[in-house]
Amino acid sequence: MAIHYRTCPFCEATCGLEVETQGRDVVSVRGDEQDVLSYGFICPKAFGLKQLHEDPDRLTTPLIRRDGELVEATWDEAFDEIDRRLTPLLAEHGRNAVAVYIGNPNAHNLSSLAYGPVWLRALGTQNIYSASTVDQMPKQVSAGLMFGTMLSVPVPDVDRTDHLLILGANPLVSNGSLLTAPDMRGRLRRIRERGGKVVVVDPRRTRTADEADEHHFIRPGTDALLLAAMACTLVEEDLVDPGRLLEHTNGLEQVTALVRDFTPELVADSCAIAAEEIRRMARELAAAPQAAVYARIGTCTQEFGTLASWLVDVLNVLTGNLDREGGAMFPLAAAGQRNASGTPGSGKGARLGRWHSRVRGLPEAYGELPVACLAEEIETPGEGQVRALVTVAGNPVVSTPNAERLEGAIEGLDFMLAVDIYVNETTRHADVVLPGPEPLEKSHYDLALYQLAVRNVANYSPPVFERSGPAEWEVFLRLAGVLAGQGPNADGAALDDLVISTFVQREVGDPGSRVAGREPAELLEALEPRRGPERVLDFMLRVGPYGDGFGAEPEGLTLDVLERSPHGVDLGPHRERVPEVLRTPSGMIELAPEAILADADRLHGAVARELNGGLVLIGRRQLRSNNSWMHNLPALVKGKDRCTLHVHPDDAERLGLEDGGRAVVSSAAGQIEAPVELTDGIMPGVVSIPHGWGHGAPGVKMGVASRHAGVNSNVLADESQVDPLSGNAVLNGIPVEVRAAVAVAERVAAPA
Ligand SMILES: Nc1nc2c(c(=O)[nH]1)N[C@H]1C(S)=C(S)[C@@H](COP(=O)(O)OP(=O)(O)OC[C@H]3O[C@@H](n4cnc5c(=O)[nH]c(N)nc54)[C@H](O)[C@@H]3O)O[C@H]1N2
Ligand SMILES: Nc1nc2c(c(=O)[nH]1)N[C@H]1C(S)=C(S)[C@@H](COP(=O)(O)OP(=O)(O)OC[C@H]3O[C@@H](n4cnc5c(=O)[nH]c(N)nc54)[C@H](O)[C@@H]3O)O[C@H]1N2
Ligand code: SF4
Ligand SMILES: [Mo]
Repeated sequence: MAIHYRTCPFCEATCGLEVETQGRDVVSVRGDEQDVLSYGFICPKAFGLKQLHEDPDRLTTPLIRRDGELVEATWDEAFDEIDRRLTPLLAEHGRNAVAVYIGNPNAHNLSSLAYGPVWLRALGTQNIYSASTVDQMPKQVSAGLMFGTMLSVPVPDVDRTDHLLILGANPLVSNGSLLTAPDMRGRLRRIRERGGKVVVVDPRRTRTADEADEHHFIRPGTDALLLAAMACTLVEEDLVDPGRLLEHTNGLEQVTALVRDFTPELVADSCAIAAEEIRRMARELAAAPQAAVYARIGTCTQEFGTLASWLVDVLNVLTGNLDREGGAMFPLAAAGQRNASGTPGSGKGARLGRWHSRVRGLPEAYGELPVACLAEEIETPGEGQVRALVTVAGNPVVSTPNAERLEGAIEGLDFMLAVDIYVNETTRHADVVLPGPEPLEKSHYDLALYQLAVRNVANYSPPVFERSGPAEWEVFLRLAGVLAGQGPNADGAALDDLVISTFVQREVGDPGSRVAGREPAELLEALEPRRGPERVLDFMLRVGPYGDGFGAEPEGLTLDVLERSPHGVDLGPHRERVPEVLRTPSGMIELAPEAILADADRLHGAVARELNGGLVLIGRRQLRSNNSWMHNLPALVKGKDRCTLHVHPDDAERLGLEDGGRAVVSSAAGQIEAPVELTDGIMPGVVSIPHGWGHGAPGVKMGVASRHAGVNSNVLADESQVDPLSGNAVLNGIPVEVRAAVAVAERVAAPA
């Protein structure tokens, strides 16, 4: 028997787990009560760690397509095949002929975060796509424009606030996003216990709404109007008070001038929230001693994603709550944070629009293009056409808009490589599949998510089990070798040395760094004998804000310290970081970025738009689910069918739908059929289907998931609809028609 403490890799909450093992068996998974952030909290998905370990469908060897079938192969055979197929394709058609799709689990993966950029640089394509453009890209664009880096995302100081306004997020189910904060139920309850208030704005009465003092239904896609009207109220009623932020903020006048037009009376009908309620919400936000506005998926994956994301922080600034204890604050992570490196207080600013997608001309953001463009880039002939695809831990056929079109496009590719743990809806089309190790076979450190944590912490987990195959970082380096033209057997150790040398060189050459001007060889020596992601992490920790600075601060953080701290290290609550945190060229908070102001015209158009009374579709997340990929774990799919269409009883009556019956849902993009579940927890005029389902396709090797297939809601999402500033797909507020399905028996009986 052995006990291992490790961070759960399944969502952004980063809970501490206590995993009991016997040999190579997982005996139990519990919450780690001593974890510095989660104190024993876990959700039902944590147990998935055991079932994932035991899952016979999880891939352990590479697969190569031979005569149409994916068959098992050795690593050498797989890399030979990749080299044989990709190298000539790159030579003939150029770098952009290969597209990449990076899926969500990469954000939780130290190997990917440290070594992903290495093979992407070796590939050198502009066709990089990821789950970010069906997710948080609007927030990254607004944060980048306002504060200077894509992860300069203010996080609500939930543990100290008196007033929390939540829009389009359901952290009691999702366990938080762009907000690393395990046990949100406990944290929300404590706000109320200390006399504070929680307000939720959501077209559904969610579990989070049930824990709140107040819930408002809102018409999907109208959050920017609501937030603008709240800002308008602050201006009209002389409640604007940015406090100490004033001297660090540009553009206050432009913003106040802009929001004046969006009176609560103007937007009330569009939002379906009464003007007087909007005014009260604004007044209460302004009156609270410390308040924060927080918004997530519902406000990002919609037509005004960037405007809504921006207005959230506009409200935080106008009420003086940005960078204030109990307001919305900037975390200071131990490693890898862009807004904590370089010169404090200014920088290059957000890098956006440096190139555009070939077919639709949508702008790049932080080096990637909108995934809503991927299908057309594959289908459209001409110079720069995408002919090959590499997916890493992603399932775009289920997760991205107009799933059927993308799947058809993928079928037409010359070559596809997938790095994944399953043969699923996407990877079944691959020519080569390389298995990733299971979570328990790899180390873990949340480089990305600690940059969004409610409290500054650092926690490292070593692997529990010895690896049965190569580590992911070794796979990425071997791939980099192929892409750099070094063939399938490049010297991985030498490449790894090059990676760390590059990190060290860059850091010692940065005048703002703690190790500026130091001798690279000395730092490299101090990192011995570590290799791979551990060496990179140790380096990042040591040059980071709490680090030992390679001797400068002997008590400071190193990977050694984290290895001696299995429950993590607490680095304290957030502290004020403006102006040091800013990386805008001006060194100011840019409250009125030009690109965003220019988009406000579109918002005026939205007010004027006729409300046609039609139905719109939104999604919803489910506790025992993780996007598209945990449905093969029996504990997470047991019980009744969860992939249902939520319909309000009033709509159901009008449409002739019955609870438990079936409905046909159609949109501009496609049509699906789903079981109906009546609930008054959804606002009239809105229906909801969870995403991530639709598993029954031939060739998918996920036995359990195929028996709980559900339907793919992204068949209905229209890839032509994006938030123009970020290119993010519109996945909420999709116009749909709903009618009762004709039962199979009736269909058969009816004359043709
Ligand atoms: N159990 C579980 N946890 C997860 C995931 C999962 O699949 N399952 N996925 C993870 C991932 S990748 C992410 S990004 C996070 C997301 O985390 P959250 O954003 O908290 O996730 P959702 O539950 O999708 O919450 C979105 C809410 O927005 C509402 N909504 C839809 N349209 C609108 C709108 O126009 N306006 C407003 N105001 N609300 C709207 C929906 O009803 C829903 O309640 O969750 C993560 N955690
Ligand atoms: N309609 C609608 N669509 C949505 C959303 C929505 O709210 N509504 N949400 C969007 C959001 S927020 C997100 S993040 C995306 C997610 O979009 P994706 O990232 O494309 O989808 P996931 O379901 O997270 O797929 C993860 C893939 O990684 C594999 N995998 C899991 N763990 C590992 C590992 O350790 N190593 C390797 N190599 N592979 C692994 C799984 O088998 C699976 O194929 O979906 C988006 N799509
Ligand atoms: S809330 Fe997230 S991190 Fe915590 S146990 Fe559940 S899946 Fe894991
Ligand atoms: Mo996500």
